[in-house]
Amino acid sequence: MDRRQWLRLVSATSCAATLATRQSLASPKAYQHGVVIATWPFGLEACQKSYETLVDPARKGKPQRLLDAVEAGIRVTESDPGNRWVGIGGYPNADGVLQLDACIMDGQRPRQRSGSVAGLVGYGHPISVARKVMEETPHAILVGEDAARFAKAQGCETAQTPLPEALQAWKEWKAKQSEGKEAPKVPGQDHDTITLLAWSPTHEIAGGCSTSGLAFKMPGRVGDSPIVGGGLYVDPKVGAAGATGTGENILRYCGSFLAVEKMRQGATPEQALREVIARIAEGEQRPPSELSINFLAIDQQGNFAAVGTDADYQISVVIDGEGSRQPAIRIV
Ligand code: SD4
Repeated sequence: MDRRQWLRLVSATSCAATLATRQSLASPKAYQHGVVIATWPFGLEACQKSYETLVDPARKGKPQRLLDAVEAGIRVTESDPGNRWVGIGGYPNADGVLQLDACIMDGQRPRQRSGSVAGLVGYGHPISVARKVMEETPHAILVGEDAARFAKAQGCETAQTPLPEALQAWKEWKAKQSEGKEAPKVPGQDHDTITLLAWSPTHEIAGGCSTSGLAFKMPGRVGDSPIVGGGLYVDPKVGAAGATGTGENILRYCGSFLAVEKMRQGATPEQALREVIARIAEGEQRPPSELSINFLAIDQQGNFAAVGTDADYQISVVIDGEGSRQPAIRIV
């Protein structure tokens, strides 16, 4: 199929998918208490915790409640020993070392703030270290050993990683590699970053993402998740977007930033994400189905959308306390 043909296919498939998904994804209405959305079905527990934190009476009126909500939600996923892509349970890199990436971004007025860590070793909650970077330093990103040194100085809790199951998978992968055989398929999906966006009826938004990146990645490799504008972007005046998937494909196009900029120009979250995926596919000269790029976005009114290229991409949603898992619009 040439490029023209698949671009035609993309728009035909997109239209059909839109009709199907418009019924299930949120349409504009007045949300009373808050909306929290996150990537993947496992994000539901994170969204629930995040929402509870957002509406916690003890935090009412406090400016940091959105950040608290994002951090608390993502920590739920990071704590799950069965999740091989986020936090303590993540697959290690090619050397058998678990290197974690995370970013948090605060869209509360009057200005944007962000904090990130990349290649963090020995800590299970990179989202909390990222928040410390944002709040306790004048910087945006800390990496590697120095990020760990900073985490230690901040009193962040350490973690013994990788966990035995993840290490065993790495050993099997390594053994096949040294025999020159094809690397075994990683069980389950290929990737599963959590990206979570929290919106309050005061039109404030905050977001975060956390990942172990690609399984058995090259040591030192950093994906889109800790890079502002790549795996996450929050603009207090417009909305927010985030991503999961093959970070390199997202990073090269500042995917989340691009989505927010499109919303700034008047696109709905769904239109913005469709356009971002089309732009990336065009730039890569490949059909979307080969890119593994999945997004979610929310605007200032709390309207949201999820659009991606992976068949199994879904998002988790909590609206005014009601949780659900919803299919994303698929672009192929
Ligand atoms: C990365 N985007 O490091 C992350 C991986 C991911 O779902 O999202 N997986 O490239």
